Amino acid sequence: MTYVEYCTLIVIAIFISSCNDISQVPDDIPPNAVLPSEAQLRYQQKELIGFIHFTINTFTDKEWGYGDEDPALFNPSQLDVEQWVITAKDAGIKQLILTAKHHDGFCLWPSAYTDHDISKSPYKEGNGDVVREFVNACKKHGLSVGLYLSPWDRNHAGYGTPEYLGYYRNQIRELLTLYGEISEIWFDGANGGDGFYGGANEVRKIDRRTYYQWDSTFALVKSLQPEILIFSDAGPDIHWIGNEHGFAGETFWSTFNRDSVYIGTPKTHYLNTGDTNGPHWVVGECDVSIRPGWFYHASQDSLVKTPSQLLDIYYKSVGRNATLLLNLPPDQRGLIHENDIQALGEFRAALDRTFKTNLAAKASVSSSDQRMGHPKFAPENVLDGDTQSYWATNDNVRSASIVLGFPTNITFDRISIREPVRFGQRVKKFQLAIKTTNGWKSLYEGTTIGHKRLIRTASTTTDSIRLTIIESNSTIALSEFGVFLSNGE
Ligand code: FUL
Repeated sequence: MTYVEYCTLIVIAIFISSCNDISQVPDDIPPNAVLPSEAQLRYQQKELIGFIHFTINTFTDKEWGYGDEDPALFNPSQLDVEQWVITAKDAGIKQLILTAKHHDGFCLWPSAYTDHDISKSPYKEGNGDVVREFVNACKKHGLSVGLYLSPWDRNHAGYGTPEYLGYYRNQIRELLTLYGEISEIWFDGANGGDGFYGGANEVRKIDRRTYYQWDSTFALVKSLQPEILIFSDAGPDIHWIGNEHGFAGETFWSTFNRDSVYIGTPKTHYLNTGDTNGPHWVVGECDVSIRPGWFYHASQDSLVKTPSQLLDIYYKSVGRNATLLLNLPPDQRGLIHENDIQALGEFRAALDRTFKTNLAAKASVSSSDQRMGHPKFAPENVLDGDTQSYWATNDNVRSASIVLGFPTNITFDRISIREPVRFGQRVKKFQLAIKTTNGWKSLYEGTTIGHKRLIRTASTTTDSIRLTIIESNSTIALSEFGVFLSNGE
């Protein structure tokens, strides 16, 4: 051996030993350029959120009040906000959002800026405050609180002029200073049109892009509650999914370009898929009602979504890297109707049955690549039930496989995969395959994964399942690869 060969060997030996030195914990994978905030991460982990549409419309049997309704119509006979909260909590809902004011302008709290509010209703002889009751009940049962404050107000005489903008902002101030911590504020996109407008009874059009001066309205919101997340078509923190069926796109990126949309934007496809090249992180939220309408109508008591329809929605929202915002509208008693409770309970029970036992816990796991050969990035990390730990590949590896091997055949029909999205969203294309006597057979091909991807397959029996990441925008990282049996639920 020459001296040069000898030195080369020594250098290689030192390099290999440093790679295998597991006593030194390596850094995490390099993060992508576009990342979620801590508050967005916490929000996405909630997965299931409830909407409460309840106001004067509940008593007029309408979806959109005109704005001329007498506040005296608001008179629930058995209002029990805790019943809403307990119903939601039992279904696994982690946050509720209440329509503090819908398009008709009636306020569920006694606002200092209008008489068109609960103080003029017979409820608690004019001393009621449903926002307060709602906030208290949510806090008591450990749910976080969201509020919907409709920008469009068909009651207010000044709607369409700068005067209304001042009024609207005063109401934001009231809601965000008088009721403690609010986790989400919901700005919907329905805007402008005919209405009462203080008796004018006319059509008023506004410029959706400029009228509300959204940038300064958002800044006001954040100055009052720095941790709050703002929902709208354009984010900035959470965006509408582009339909009211509760479905995110099969491909769904949490990356997004806020500047390419505005509140009331017609770009529903963009909202439904997100943007692989988007420079901002904005979580997708899928809103849908458990009934055909957003508000309660007795005529829809037989039209409550079935548990299997709700499950389908869950797989197409939470299972596609978004959150599900499920509306549960209280009736004229002020209670969530028995039919809704039953459907919701069966939906929850089916989910619990399916996801109770992760069959992958029995598997051994191997991968085609492991970052630095270090246990911090071992493929076993996808099985430990801890979403903080993860399997990762070396920096330049953008395609890799991970295989679950079972001691005996298993039967499954649901797969759950997660990326550790605190480092960004990476996977662009993947394939699931099972081992058969004739070798590997493709079972499913997909695109994005993100926070959580749930895949429904036919009932399948095998002793090996392979997940291949075919394309990724950065180092591959996965925090979960779960396998479940739903028995078709
Ligand atoms: C829309 C509204 O027009 C509907 O009434 C409902 O509140 C839905 C959630 O948002 O913009």
